[in-house]
Amino acid sequence: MFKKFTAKLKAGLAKTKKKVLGGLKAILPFGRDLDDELIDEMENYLYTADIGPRTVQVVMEQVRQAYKDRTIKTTDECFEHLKSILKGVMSSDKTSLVTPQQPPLVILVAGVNGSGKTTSIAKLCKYFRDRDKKVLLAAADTFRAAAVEQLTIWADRLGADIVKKQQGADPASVAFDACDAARARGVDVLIVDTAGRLHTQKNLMQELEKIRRVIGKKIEGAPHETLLILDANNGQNAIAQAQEFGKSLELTGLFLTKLDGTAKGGAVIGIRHQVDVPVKFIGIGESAEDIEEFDADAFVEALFA
Ligand SMILES: Nc1nc2c(ncn2[C@@H]2O[C@H](COP(=O)(O)OP(=O)(O)OP(=O)(O)O)[C@@H](O)[C@H]2O)c(=O)[nH]1
Ligand SMILES: [Mg+2]
Repeated sequence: MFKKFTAKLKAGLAKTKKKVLGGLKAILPFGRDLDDELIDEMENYLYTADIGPRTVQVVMEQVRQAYKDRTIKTTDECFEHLKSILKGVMSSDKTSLVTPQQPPLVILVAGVNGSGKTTSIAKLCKYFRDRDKKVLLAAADTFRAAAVEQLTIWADRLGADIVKKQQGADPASVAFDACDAARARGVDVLIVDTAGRLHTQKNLMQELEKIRRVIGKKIEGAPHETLLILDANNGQNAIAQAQEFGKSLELTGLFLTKLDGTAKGGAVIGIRHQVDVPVKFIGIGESAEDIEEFDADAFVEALFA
């Protein structure tokens, strides 16, 4: 039995499904005998589906082997087999969030500009509020004028506390105060928002390391989670972002956003296969409830449903 996907996930993946499954079905119509030519066409198509050449090669090696072994003989069998291959290349046993020995669970959020950090924090906040957790948000994006205001609106709406300072304040000092407040108020989860940055901006990457260090000094073992927020529209570039951020920060998870708006969701397969950090959540809309815990089996089933 496979892990069941939600209707929301299926709807969120509609554009990607049209691209990946729609295209494959045109090449491999049901009820046909498989042959080398069809398999070549299948491979060529997968190269256009944002999965990434390295991952496509690995997948196609397995498809060809199964055809050679006569494990798959028809297009129908090929689809079923492809599903299990994809589940295999995407599998990870570390997709759930860490539970600290004692609260608060501290989550540091990072990513490039506009990748969806603040919105994803709102989603995580809702996720924990729905589980009756007390949440504190830290507005450590002190760079952009509207950033604090944006996070404050979410905090009010979702029933969370917020720690903030004036624009231009040292983001590490916001994190510092937030750790104190989290302890004093006995919150379950502290989530730290940060300004967008590129991995090539050395001083900004150092700033992020400083935030991380300060949190670690204040709360033992924290941040327990360092999540990189990646926009799925970036396709293959998201892989490079994960690898580069991973050099400065010890990432514990990826949060892939905007899957609902893109046909490039096939990138999730390549990211999961090529980046040694698990995808923990995906974002499939702009509202706080548009969040799903990532599950490779459910993802593949929703894509092929
Ligand atoms: N469709 C869709 N839009 C999203 C999703 N996540 C975020 N967005 C939108 O992406 C835009 C940027 O989101 P933010 O959360 O402000 O991104 P950010 O990374 O905090 O941006 P900066 O702080 O400026 O670096 C907003 O318009 C969000 O509504 C998603 O899963 N789906
Ligand atoms: Mg933001």
